[in-house]
Amino acid sequence: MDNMEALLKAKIPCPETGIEVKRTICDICCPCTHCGIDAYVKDGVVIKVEGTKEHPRNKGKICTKGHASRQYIYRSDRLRTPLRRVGERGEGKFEPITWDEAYAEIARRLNAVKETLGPDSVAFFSGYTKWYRQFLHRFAYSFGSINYGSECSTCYKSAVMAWEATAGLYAAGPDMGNSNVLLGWALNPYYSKHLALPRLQAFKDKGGKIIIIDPRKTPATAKLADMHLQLKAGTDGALALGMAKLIIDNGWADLDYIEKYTHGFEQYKAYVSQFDLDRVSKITGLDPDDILEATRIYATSGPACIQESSAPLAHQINGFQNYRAMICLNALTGNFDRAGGCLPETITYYDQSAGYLTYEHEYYRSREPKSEHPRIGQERFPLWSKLVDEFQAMDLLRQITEEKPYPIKAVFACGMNAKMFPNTRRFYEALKSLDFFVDVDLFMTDTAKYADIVLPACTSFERGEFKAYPGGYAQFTNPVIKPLYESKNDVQILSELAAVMDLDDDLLRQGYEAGIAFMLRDLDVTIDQMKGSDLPIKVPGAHGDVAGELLEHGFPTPSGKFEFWSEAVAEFSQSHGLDPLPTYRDPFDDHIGDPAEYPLKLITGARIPNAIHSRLHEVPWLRSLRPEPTADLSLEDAERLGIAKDDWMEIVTPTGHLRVKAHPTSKIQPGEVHLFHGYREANANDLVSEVHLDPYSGFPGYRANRCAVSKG
Ligand SMILES: Nc1nc2c(c(=O)[nH]1)N[C@H]1C(S)=C(S)[C@@H](COP(=O)(O)OP(=O)(O)OC[C@H]3O[C@@H](n4cnc5c(=O)[nH]c(N)nc54)[C@H](O)[C@@H]3O)O[C@H]1N2
Ligand SMILES: Nc1nc2c(c(=O)[nH]1)N[C@H]1C(S)=C(S)[C@@H](COP(=O)(O)OP(=O)(O)OC[C@H]3O[C@@H](n4cnc5c(=O)[nH]c(N)nc54)[C@H](O)[C@@H]3O)O[C@H]1N2
Ligand SMILES: [Mo]
Repeated sequence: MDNMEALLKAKIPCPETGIEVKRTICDICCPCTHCGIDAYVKDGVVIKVEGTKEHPRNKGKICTKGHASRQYIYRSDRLRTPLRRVGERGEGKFEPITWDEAYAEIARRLNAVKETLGPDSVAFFSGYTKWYRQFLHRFAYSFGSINYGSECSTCYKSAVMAWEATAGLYAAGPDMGNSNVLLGWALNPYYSKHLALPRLQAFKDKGGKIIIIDPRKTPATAKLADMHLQLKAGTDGALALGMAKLIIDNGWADLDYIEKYTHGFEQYKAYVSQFDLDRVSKITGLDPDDILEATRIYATSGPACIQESSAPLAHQINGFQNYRAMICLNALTGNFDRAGGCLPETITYYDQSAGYLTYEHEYYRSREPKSEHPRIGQERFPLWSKLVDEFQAMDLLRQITEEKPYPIKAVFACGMNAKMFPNTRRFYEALKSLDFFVDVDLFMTDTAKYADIVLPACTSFERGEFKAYPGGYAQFTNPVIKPLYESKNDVQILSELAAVMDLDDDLLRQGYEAGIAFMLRDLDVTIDQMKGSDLPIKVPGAHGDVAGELLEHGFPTPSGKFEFWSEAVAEFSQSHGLDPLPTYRDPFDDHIGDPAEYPLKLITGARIPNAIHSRLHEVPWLRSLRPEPTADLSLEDAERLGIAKDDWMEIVTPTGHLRVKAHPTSKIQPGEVHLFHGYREANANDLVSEVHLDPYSGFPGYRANRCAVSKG
């Protein structure tokens, strides 16, 4: 091998090889991570990726998903050109068209719906990706529609609602640096958020006690937990209420704090008195001594904080209330807005606790149209609509189908994935019945096959993007390669379409940088400064969350206090039977499935390290780590059902059925089956009912369904 060949083979960046290292971020998963990436680029192609060592967030680390970035960017089904459907909906037959043709047709068809039925009959929707969201939201408003919605209808926002309804806040987080005890509620960052681990490890290393509440044994319960409460899934609210009763009965409550800073304590105290240890033990399946011991440690060795993961708590028909019950423990023990407890967070675009404020909400709210219509889902989920300025997408299927209270005839979506929606088959039927459907995506997805026009978007490597990070950081990336084929970034698409449609909105038409400049207008940092650095820079004046401000100045709630009794929820007590106290309800209370016929509990969605939702199952390196869709079940159930490892098994629910490979494991409790979602050939949401929803948030009960399992 000559020297040059060796240099090329080793991918050494130098003038001789023509390989350059350019920096960007990986946006495959949550905005809270978005790790810094060193992309090795030769001749306009990414040939290798590494984590950026100097990046303040990931400090050189990337996960399995990020390591597979090249196969994600160059997935063989990347969309190449705009497409027009020529076959039946769902068939996948398209013809390439030009951008101009696509824009003209979209403009004509959306305007036709607007003229005949009114602008609200066009719904705008975003899937998981967040970076362009405020632009799509503003586009919907400038078009005249009140109906903008997103994947937030199933993710995180139920937690936001719980904080809003209790403390008037968007979010709060644990002050681990000053804490002695941490309740890790549904916490397994090893699979879902690896960047949270160093902080948790540091907490443990300095002697902090960690109690993890999870129905499964996980790496977190093995490596982090001093104590593991392996409760039955979906019973978290009962546990939290039972802990509250123990705290009150044993004199561990902070009565001075309660007196000064909280609202509704007497009603709450009366309600939790029903949750005696025996009853809670029966509901949760936990040993009463363990519940008492965990409560004693939490309530008497403080300051104590809670780090939860919102998804498993929220993905229940009792999710919002379970969340509230958990949040209330903070105030009961005097640990809210105090050092070492949970502190309010300052949220920066997009959903980052970065320590400085941006005007992302003003960017779109300033354009909100007046309409006589309720948003999609507003009549069914009024608390959602009060607290979240999006439609509740879990009502979209119903409204498209029933046309009540008014028809939805067109959908303009960026990254819509029908496999996110419970009862996906029915959702496809609803998409089929639309007059017009546009989907912008990176790939030819099963959902895009139902669209009339499909537009090709590009990845984070092919565009620039503003990013806020904890610690007061701001970054504006530069593209490291050109957009592949004829793809464009979403905001470019939206601003060009706004011009073609002649929307009366100059700022939107000016595009991404103008919008971001609007949002960052009060910061002492410019887009050019950020673009001049290939690392995040510190925003002058940014500061961490400080304890005590709410206690001093009052809470932004109707009572001005932390509300055990939520006045926001009380508004809907009469009309919708919502309870202002964090009441407990069985996760199967809506009787979907007869327990005799469907004896096992199906929990869909537990994260796996090598996949995110529907997107990475088609990426070969990642697929090779788990080649077949697989469900975990207990050794006891497997034996009883005659199912061995790698046998195929069928999972049946009242909504549907599918086949996956069996993975019997001691990590699962008898009676439970855990299944990852998003597979083309085994879509978990074919098993989940579209009416199995939390009446407070509208979130689906993904994590508690009745099922039967058999070999075959
Ligand atoms: N059964 C079950 N279902 C669940 C869950 C569960 O736990 N169990 N979890 C729920 C949760 S928490 C979430 S967050 C949702 C996520 O559900 P989805 O939002 O459906 O997530 P993805 O499968 O990632 O789909 C996003 C789509 O966006 C496309 N995309 C990616 N980047 C871009 C981009 O830059 N521009 C455009 N236009 N498109 C892009 C992807 O190719 C993909 O088709 O799923 C929910 N569904
Ligand atoms: N690798 C990977 N990472 C991801 C994602 C992904 O798809 N893949 N998705 C991202 C998204 S959108 C989200 S919302 C987050 C979600 O992130 P997480 O919520 O952390 O992910 P999960 O693995 O679903 O749940 C965490 C733990 O909660 C437990 N759990 C399940 N049901 C219950 C319950 O009823 N009560 C309690 N106390 N615990 C329960 C599970 O056993 C699991 O160990 O992950 C993000 N990160
Ligand atoms: Mo999510």
